[in-house]
Amino acid sequence: MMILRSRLACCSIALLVFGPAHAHVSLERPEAARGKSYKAVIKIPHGCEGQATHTVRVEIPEGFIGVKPMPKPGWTIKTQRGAYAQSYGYYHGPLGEGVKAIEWSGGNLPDDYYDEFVASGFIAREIADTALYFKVVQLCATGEERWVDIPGEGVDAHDLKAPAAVLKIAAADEADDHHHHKHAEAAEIGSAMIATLAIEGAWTRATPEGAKVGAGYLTIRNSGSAADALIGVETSVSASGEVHDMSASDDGVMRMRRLADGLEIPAGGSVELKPGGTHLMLVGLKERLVEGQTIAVKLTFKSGASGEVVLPVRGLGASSGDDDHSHHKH
Ligand SMILES: [Cu+2]
Repeated sequence: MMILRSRLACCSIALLVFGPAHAHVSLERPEAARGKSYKAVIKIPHGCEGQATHTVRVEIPEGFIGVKPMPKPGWTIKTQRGAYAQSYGYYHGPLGEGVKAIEWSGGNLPDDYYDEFVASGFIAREIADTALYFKVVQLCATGEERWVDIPGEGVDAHDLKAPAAVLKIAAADEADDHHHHKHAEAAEIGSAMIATLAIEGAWTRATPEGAKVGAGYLTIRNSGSAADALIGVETSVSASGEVHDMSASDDGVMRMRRLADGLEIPAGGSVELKPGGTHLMLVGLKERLVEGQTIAVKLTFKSGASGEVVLPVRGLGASSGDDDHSHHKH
């Protein structure tokens, strides 16, 4: 009996002293570089005084731009958009507005569990700050937790009672700067004109070591008076290229299938290939696709028109939605 009591005393003291310091809302990756994409994984460590969390609100800090939340089963997403304090350089030109706050609601995260809430975006090259603060509010049945404290004049980060999640900003390295300038000057990257077909916003994603497939995304506009179809995809980095579509199979799982007859581009219309939807599939990758590089893709159409478009390789975490090719059945 005596032993049990002293053990309990020991442990509750330990919890009091060390518990709260590890129980703050935090980011899985607490550092990011300017001019790079960043996936913010916000970790919610506990509920409100023992109660389950049903809503998580995250304020997006100025300088984290082009933000998209990742959907979460069982939770409803609402975003609040607005103007940024300034216009920032982004992939295809200046970006002056975007998502400023995200709310995941209608969920149930018991106090005994932790969970992660994810948003991907881009760390603006222009920001001067050395840290960005993500203010997070958790709502429970009757209580709430507000992680909104930010160190300021004379207030040390360690003295904050409920600190906002902090992201330290490192400078982008020189190689990236070089790439960025080249990218900005070379207007032809990501776009091309093939007969009456305008290719816009083309890009591909970096691949993990050993990946056998890569995906390409772009928009095709047909300014001609006849429908055409994309039937051929060729690159020097893959054994072959295909056009794939995504659809739900009988068991409700999204699967991709090859469009054997090609992808029709209606006369005067356009088709968007994007993550989670129709895409170019580079099958049998001969080399790893590395962020910052470019790959040339030759597109061939039913009309006989063909031409090349240069795809910039974006980071592994680029874009959003159900775009992870590792779970596709190939
Ligand atoms: Cu595919």
